[in-house]
Amino acid sequence: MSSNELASSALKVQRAADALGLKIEVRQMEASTRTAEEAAAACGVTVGQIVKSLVFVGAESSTPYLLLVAGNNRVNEKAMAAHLGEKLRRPDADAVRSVTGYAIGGIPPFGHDQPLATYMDQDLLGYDIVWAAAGTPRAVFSSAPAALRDATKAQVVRVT
Ligand code: 5CA
Repeated sequence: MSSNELASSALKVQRAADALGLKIEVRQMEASTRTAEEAAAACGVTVGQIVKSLVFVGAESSTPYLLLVAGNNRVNEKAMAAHLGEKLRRPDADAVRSVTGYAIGGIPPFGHDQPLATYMDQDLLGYDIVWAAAGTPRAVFSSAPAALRDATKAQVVRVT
């Protein structure tokens, strides 16, 4: 595959960005970007600048919640549960794929098969540029965090 020929899942993310008016360019890396650490190394940035797109499910409502989390942060599930008004559980990999339309390691922050209630880690807004997955474990894009927040209509929260 040539560098300007995107895998179908990466192309789906590029098209979703275009439709949202978010000016990004999906890039396919030579190295794996499957984990936040690998993505940071491949992109030449700190782990905190990598956006993890994590799916949680409300224990009572079964609502899927998408949390955009700085790569160096761990979600405090109790604090998020208090914020959302219900306990959270982590769906398994198959459920994540069916909710988002993408496999773990490539889940993008937008462009999912269904609209997802989205929350953004406030720490991401402390960076000029952040990098997120773009559909596959090698595809990424960079964005100003505020532009990503606006495109995803994310509510900014403290996740830690
Ligand atoms: N491409 C990288 C950087 S953007 C990426 O997607 N990172 S990630 O953190 O958003 O995606 C990996 C995350 O998926 C892990 O942090 C972990 O929380 C979650 N995960 C890994 N395996 C499973 C699994 N079997 N079931 C549910 N969640 C999982």
